[in-house]
Amino acid sequence: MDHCQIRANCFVPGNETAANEVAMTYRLYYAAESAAMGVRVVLEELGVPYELITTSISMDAPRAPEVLALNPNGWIPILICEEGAIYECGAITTFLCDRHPRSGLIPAINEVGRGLSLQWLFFFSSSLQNAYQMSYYPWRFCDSRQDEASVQRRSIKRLTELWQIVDDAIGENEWLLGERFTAVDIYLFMLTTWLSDLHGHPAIESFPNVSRVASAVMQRPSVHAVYRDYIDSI
Ligand SMILES: N[C@@H](CCC(=O)N[C@@H](CS)C(=O)NCC(=O)O)C(=O)O
Repeated sequence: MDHCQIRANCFVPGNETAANEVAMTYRLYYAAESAAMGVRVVLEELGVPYELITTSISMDAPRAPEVLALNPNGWIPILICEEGAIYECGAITTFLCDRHPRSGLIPAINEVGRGLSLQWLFFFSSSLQNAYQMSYYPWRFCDSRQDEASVQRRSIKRLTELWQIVDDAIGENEWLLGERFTAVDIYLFMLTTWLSDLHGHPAIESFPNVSRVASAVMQRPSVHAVYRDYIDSI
């Protein structure tokens, strides 16, 4: 367990659990600046108790055996609930929001907006997150070191194309799905925090609608609780 500090923190938000909702303390494998932050915001929004298990995603250290046993990719977030471990941000987000429907954080199965919410969650995890992976971990996408710069250049083009698609989809909407704030906006916000000058990424201002939604998400107390360091740094 070199890289894990078990039960670093326990958070018990004030909301009471509705009769038809699951009552339990979730456990989340977590690191600052990682995709686990978005899931943590979702937990805060849902007002359910959770514990953080802090782990390292540094490239200088191997993944903790405990993490690899739960997710062979070595990635976080990993959510622990009564059925065991679940990984993949989009899946965890949908799972949690469906289990705690009172929050209305995701449209219910037969509600208008359900399809689009799934579309964007899948798009974010399969396309946008992958483009960030190309940028931050280029060696995973090519055979030789000399090709890494090319992968990185391509990732910048890809990020630009993909964020433009999101920007166009928002248009004049208040939120990505229209008039309703959802977990999709939290995921969008998280992905904007990974835009980096150092990596040559486009500035968020290049996508004014994305920037507007991200700024609105940033006003939420849940985001302040989780992203305090990021908010202070911009
Ligand atoms: N598709 C995964 C990707 C998760 C992911 O990329 N996690 C990063 C942190 S943001 C990670 O654990 N990186 C460590 C590594 O790649 O070794 C998801 O959506 O959960």
